[in-house]
Amino acid sequence: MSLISENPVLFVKHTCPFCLKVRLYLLEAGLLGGVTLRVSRTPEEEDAMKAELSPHLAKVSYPTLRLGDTYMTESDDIIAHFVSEGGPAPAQLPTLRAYVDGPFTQLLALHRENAELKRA
Ligand SMILES: N[C@@H](CCC(=O)N[C@@H](CS)C(=O)NCC(=O)O)C(=O)O
Repeated sequence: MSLISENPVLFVKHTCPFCLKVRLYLLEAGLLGGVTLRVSRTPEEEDAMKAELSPHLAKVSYPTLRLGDTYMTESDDIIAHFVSEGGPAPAQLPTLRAYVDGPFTQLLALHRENAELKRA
């Protein structure tokens, strides 16, 4: 695997469900130790992280993975990157699957419902 040589850095917001999905993947896959995790926990830390990422992204979004000079922002693309580097498929990881099929799916449904209510 080239994970270490690329020195991947994962930028996350600690309340972000998409970020938790990637963190769970890395943890359950045993890959977390090869990734530098940058977590923002306060509005001040979020502002600082956004200022750091803004010059590199058309729109700052979390999670973001930095690989050298390359930045990746879709959680599924980030997981697919680690799979392409030899990591396990998400379907093989029961805790990740339980999160994605349960709380994550429910959160997305609530988020969509909330957005529709706001539009109405
Ligand atoms: N499709 C994206 C969605 C990511 C997303 O919506 N992230 C939210 C945080 S949960 C975000 O970055 N919002 C903008 C912000 O917090 O500044 C993914 O799967 O990574």
